[in-house]
Amino acid sequence: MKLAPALLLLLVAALFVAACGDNDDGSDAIATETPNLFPSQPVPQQQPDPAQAIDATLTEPVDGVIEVALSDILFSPNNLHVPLGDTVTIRLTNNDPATHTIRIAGIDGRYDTEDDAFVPTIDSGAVEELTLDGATAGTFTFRCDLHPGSMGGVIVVD
Ligand SMILES: [Cu+2]
Repeated sequence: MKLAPALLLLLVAALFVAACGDNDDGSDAIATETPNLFPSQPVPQQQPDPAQAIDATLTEPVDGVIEVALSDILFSPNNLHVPLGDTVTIRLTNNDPATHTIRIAGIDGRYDTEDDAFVPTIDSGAVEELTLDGATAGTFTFRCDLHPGSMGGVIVVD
């Protein structure tokens, strides 16, 4: 019987946390240093159509890394596989004279929202990395913010 008050407190604390996590506007989202494609929102929403034709075959990570070239205003490859539960780094090499970016729409299926994973600047000749946590199954669309009409692709998590 001595445990009963402590258990009650734990229950109250759990309910409080659940209520806070229910916030639809996402204002209580936890910021992390590494961009995280998959915050706590569990159901991926409909994604934007990718601007670029998608490769016929999925590209698998090798030792946790997928190499992607940015060449001729295209992502190559652009059909990328993140095994569910794995952490995968997308390594982006910009072979173009132009600057590029990468932005993944995230679970909400919208660009320019707080659940996006992105690299804001990939200079000509630069190599940048974006590390993704494949916590939620789904197909997620990405684009280049500077060439949104021509550069795009998908990340398939399963
Ligand atoms: Cu671009």
